[in-house]
Parts: sequence; structure tokens; C-alpha cells
Amino acid sequence: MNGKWSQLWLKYDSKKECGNAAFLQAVTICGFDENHAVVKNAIEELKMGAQGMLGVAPSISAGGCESDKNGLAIVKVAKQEENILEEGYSLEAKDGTLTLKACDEKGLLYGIFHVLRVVSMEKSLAEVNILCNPSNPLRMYNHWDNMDGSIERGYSGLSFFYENNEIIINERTKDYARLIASVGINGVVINNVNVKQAATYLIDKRYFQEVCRLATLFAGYGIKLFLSLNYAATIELGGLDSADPLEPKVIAWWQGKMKEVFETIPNLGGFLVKADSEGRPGPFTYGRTQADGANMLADIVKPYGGIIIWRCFVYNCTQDWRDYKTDRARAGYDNFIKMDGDYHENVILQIKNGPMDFQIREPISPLLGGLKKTNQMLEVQVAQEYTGHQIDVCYLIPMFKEILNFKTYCKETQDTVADVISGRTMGNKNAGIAAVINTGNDLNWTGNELAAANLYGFARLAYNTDLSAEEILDEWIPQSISTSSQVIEKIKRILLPSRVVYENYTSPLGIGWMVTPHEHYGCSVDGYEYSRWGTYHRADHLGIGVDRSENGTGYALQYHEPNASMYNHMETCPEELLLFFHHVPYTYVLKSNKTVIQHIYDSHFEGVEQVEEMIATWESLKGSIEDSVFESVKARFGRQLYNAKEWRDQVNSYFYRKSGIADEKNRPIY
Ligand code: GCW
Repeated sequence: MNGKWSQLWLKYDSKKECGNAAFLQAVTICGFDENHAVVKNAIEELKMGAQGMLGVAPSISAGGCESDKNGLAIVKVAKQEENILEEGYSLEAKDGTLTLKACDEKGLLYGIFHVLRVVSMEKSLAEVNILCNPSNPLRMYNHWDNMDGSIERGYSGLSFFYENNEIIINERTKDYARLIASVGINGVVINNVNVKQAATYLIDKRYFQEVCRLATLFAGYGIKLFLSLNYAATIELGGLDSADPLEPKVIAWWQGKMKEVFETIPNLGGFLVKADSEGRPGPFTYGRTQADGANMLADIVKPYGGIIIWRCFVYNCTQDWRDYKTDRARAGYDNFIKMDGDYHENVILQIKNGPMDFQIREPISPLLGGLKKTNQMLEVQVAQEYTGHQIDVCYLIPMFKEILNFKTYCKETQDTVADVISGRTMGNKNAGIAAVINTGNDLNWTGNELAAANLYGFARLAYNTDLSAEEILDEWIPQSISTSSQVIEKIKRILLPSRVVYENYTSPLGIGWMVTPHEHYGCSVDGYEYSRWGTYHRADHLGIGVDRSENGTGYALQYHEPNASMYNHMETCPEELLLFFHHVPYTYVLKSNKTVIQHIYDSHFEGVEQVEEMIATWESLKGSIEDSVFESVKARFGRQLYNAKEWRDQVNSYFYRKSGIADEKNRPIY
């Protein structure tokens, strides 16, 4: 990398020609304004890609819409014409001409990136015939970058947005915009949801100029800039004594602030708010609801076209759950469901995929589709907070697919999570999907080179939820690592099962946590940070698991039927979530005919063996991929193996001592 950051999947290094050069020699543009920032950037990208990959310098001309020249014809169409929707495009190769149609500039941009992707994958443009419309209106990355340059849950260096409380805008910022636009991201939140230190609030005048520059740069790539907001800014920044959403002076302060903000930063998309959670202030302090807080802000930003994305990660981390009725898993639903329908049109509730917190296996949050009259956005975590810190390999797309495919039963048809968040279920347009993202200023962006598959994959899936986890790798590997089919097969062999491998050597059957408190890497069976009221997993000498059935916390009943009954009963509860929903004896027999305790032993031994196999597969790539990538991933694999063994030994010995039941296979348990 020679001291320069990687271009990831936009390397534009020399590629096999595959008959593609002819399509890129002459480009005609019809109906689009060539001076529009997005069009200009798209063309610049096309030139760069064509030159780098095929040594072709395209000639660009404004042409008639009926092009008779061979080459690439870019044509603007009316919305819905030929089923092309906003931010969508079609590509059709015929008789030496490749026609790209779109109804807006973003569609054009995505279409160009599609063309470059095909070239980069060494596939033939002559065979392209496709219509692509985005599955989700909003497709966002959320950065948890702090103004001092640190990143909350960041595992790839420091922030490339901030240093010493100042905003950084440089060549890398532009490359970042190009990278994320190339996979269809159209919104980005650039600061942590935990907004601390009033002196560094981005809504303060002192940052306006730079935020505006950033917003303009992103707009040139079809990306809206969003900011995280501190709900109590009226107090912290405004010097008021209240943040009560119904108090006139609070409303007046926000009105003044938003006017100032939107008038200086016209491209701003809106705000993301974490309120009443983990020490963050919120409307509960004033006896108001989450809807009161969200609607107040939403009404104020509405005239500027702004939206308020309000997080549902609202729970009381100090609650006493000894009574077996209080349950953190219940909190999101309990706090938000009552006001379904009360949230204003430009409010979107952003809901984490699970009711707890980004564990390796959790059920789907019952709020998704539980809410039937409220705009919803799904939040997933690409940053590997609980899934290996980008030291351990964990390809998350299979998990995201499961989440999206989950049937909520909120309606007769179109009731999957993918339907709900796309707007299909309710016919709404303020909806979509966001990921807490895994980037930092490491030269490879994501710490582990293989973690870039999640960065890429999340975005591609957000644009097209029908893509499979495997198809995404079939795109990402040839663009990022190698087009050799052997290399592609081997890396797929490593990545595709890696989520289940991680699950095998960490926490079993949906129980979650068992991880070092606060840091969230490495095993600590009793290590839940809020465990002052007893262990999280509720294991004793007889059994393990949290009873969330109607006899326990009642969480299972928050789902629509038939999901509620399915989870409520041990016999029908999917086994990978058994311990999330039920407390069972160690001797409970699973469908595999193994007892729960034997499953714990077996999966932990197996997990370590699987990591060893992954490493052997990686070793066999030596010489066929770039050395620096080979070595850096190899080093991380060494740490992953160590971690996996630690987990295996700690979990197995903990439960062996608790249960007194020996491993049937008599393997060493330390
Ligand atoms: O899981 C927790 C993380 C916090 C994070 C919080 C959230 C940004 O450990 O670091 O804070 O989730 O999602 O708000």
C-alpha cells in the first residue's frame, strides 16, 4: 500500500479485457446535465476505471438519445419509464452498444459503478441485461466517531473524520465518498450517537463551515450527511435549564438552532438521536414520551426537508431484574409500542436487529413489524463489537439475510423485516437500513482485510436485499483480492461459515454475552457488565438459560402469532435460540439427540477445529494473493485461534464444574 490507504474494491488495477474495452471507448450522454456534480463525478470515475483496468480513455460527448455509435449510451428517462425508479437504473447490451438508463443522477452514478464492477470482475459487458432498483429508500452508514479522533467500538485505528476536535477533509474523505457511493450508500452519520462535550457539538457554529464542505462533497456522490444530536443541547449548549420537549422556551431554542443549521448547511439530511439510554439524556426526565421528544424535533426540521431518526435502544441498565419479570429484552418494545401511530411522518424509529445488543445470535426485535403505523429503520452492527473486533473473521451477511427474511406476521403479505423497512408493508418512504460501520484510518480501512467484505456486503445488501451472501462474495473477492477462481473458492470457504464458527466457540444456543465486560472481546462467562443482580445467563448446578416465556419475563409474547407461541414453547422454539427463551436442565435433549451440556462441549471443540481449518485454507493462499494481505490476515488468524481456545476452555470448564456432568468423549476440559 506504500503508505497510502487501500482503494478496497475500487483498485482499478489491470484486468482481462473480456471484450469490454469497446464499450468504454465512446460515451454519449443524453438528457443529463453534464455539469451536475454527481454526473461529473460519475464520468470522472468511469474514466479512471476504464483507464486503470483496460487502458482505455473514453471520449465523452453529449449525444442524441438514439445513439447509433458503438459504446456506452447514457440516457435519462422519466421516472417509472421501463420500471426504472428513483436511484435505479437499467443496463442493456445490444449490437455493440451498452445502454444505461436512469431517471436521476444517482441512478446514473450507480449504473456507472455497476459497469465498472463488471469490468473489475472480468465478466463480459456484452452479456449485461439488468434492471436494478434500490430495495430500501435510506441506506446508511452510522459512524461512532468521536471528535477527539477516537472511535467507540472502533477496531481499525482512529477516525478519518476528526482529529483534536477538528474536522478533517482531505483526499481520503473523497475516496471514502467514492467507495460508499459505489455500493449504493446514500446517507451517512458522521459522529457517535453518544454526543458528549458541548464544546464539540457539530451543531455549534464553529463547525458549520467544515460540515457544509463535507455535506457538499458527499452530495456530489449522492450521499446525504446526517449528524448525531445530544437531546439536552438546550441545556448543554443553549444554557437553558430544561430539555422538556413541550416547553415553549425549549422549542424556541431548537427553532433558532435548526434555522441556523439548515440555512448554512442546505444539504443536511437530518439527525440521529440516542435518548434515555446508557446515561444519555431524553424526554423521560421530564415525564414525556419518546414520541414527544422525536416529534418536537421533527416538526422543527420539517420545513427544511429534514428527518429525525430516533433510536429505540432505550432501556434502563440499572434495573433490578432479580424478580424474573424485569427483562432488558422487553424494554425497546415496552417503551415504543404504545405510541405506534403517534410519531410524525418525518420521524423514523431506528431499531437494532435484536432486543438486546448485537450478539452473535439473537431473535429479531419484536418492534420490527410490531409497530404497524410507524416508519422503521433496521440498525445492524458491521463493527464487530461482540463478534470478534475484526481480529476474528466473522462474515456477517448470512446473519443480516436471516434478519431481513424474518416473517413478522404484521400483515397477511409483505410482512418480512425486509418488507417493513423497505416501505413495502406500509407504503411509506421514510424507511431503510443503517449499519454501525467498521472503518477507521488504518490503511486497509477495516483492520482485518476480510472485514471489508462486511463493509461492502452490508451496502450491496441494503441496495438489493435479494442478493445472497454468496453472490456478494462473488463480487467482493474478485474486485478486492483476486479474480482467480481458486482464490475465490477458498476465501468463500473461509467466510461463508465464519459466523457459525464464531458462534460455536463463543456463547451457545442464543444465550449471548459471556464476554469480557465493557471491552467485549474475549471470554468471561459471568462477565455481563450489568450483572449486579445475578448472572446474565442464569446458570446454576441444574440448568441454564433465561425464561422469557409467559411463565418467565413474558418477552416471547411481544411477537405476533404464530411467532409468540413458537418462542413461548420449548418444543417449538428454534434450538439456536433455546437458551435465549428458556431455562432448561443441562440434560435437556436437543433434536440432534445431544444433551444441552454435550452440545456446549461439542460446539466449543468443533469451533476451535473449524478455526484451524480456516487457517489451513488461508495458508494455502500463500503466493496467490498480495503478500501484505496474506501476512496481515494470517497474523490475525493467529490471534483468533488463541481467542477461540480461550473461549473453549473457559466455557467448557465453567459448565463442567457447574453441572458436574462429564464430556461423553472424555476430551480434556481445563
Ligand atoms: O452496545 C452498546 C455499546 C455502546 C453503544 C451502545 C449504543 C454507542 O456497547 O458502546 O454506544 O450500544 O448502541 O448506543
